[in-house]
Amino acid sequence: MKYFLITLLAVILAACSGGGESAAPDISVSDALIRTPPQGRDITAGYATMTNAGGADRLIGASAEAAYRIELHQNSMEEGVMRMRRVEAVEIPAGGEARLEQGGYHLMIFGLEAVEAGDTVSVTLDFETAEDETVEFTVGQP
Ligand SMILES: [Cu+2]
Repeated sequence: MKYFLITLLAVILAACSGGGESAAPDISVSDALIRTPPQGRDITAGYATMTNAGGADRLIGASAEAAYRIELHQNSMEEGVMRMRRVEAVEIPAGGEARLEQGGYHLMIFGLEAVEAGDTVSVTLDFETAEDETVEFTVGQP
């Protein structure tokens, strides 16, 4: 019980630091790119940089009319082997940035309609706090 109270106090203190109310996130997305799918495949990855001029937020999902489903994934090296797993969210720090990039977090796009290099695909990014943002992703090689 004592440990619980200390934890609760720490959470309250963390929530109150920085002047009481946390600032609204202010996220802009750049370098939005969908890797050209291999011939005959409809699964590929999406990358982007999310720059946040406001308070902390999280990317919690993505969707596109041109794709059946989009998941958030993370690559990591484990004992020399590149592994990929699904994650619930990507943290976007206050006043910082989060990258969806090769070898790190990325969008995993399933059932993408036929596209070729140079096409654009509208993808809606779903943030926990900020408004959803629809971004034009260019198809190409990272
Ligand atoms: Cu993936």
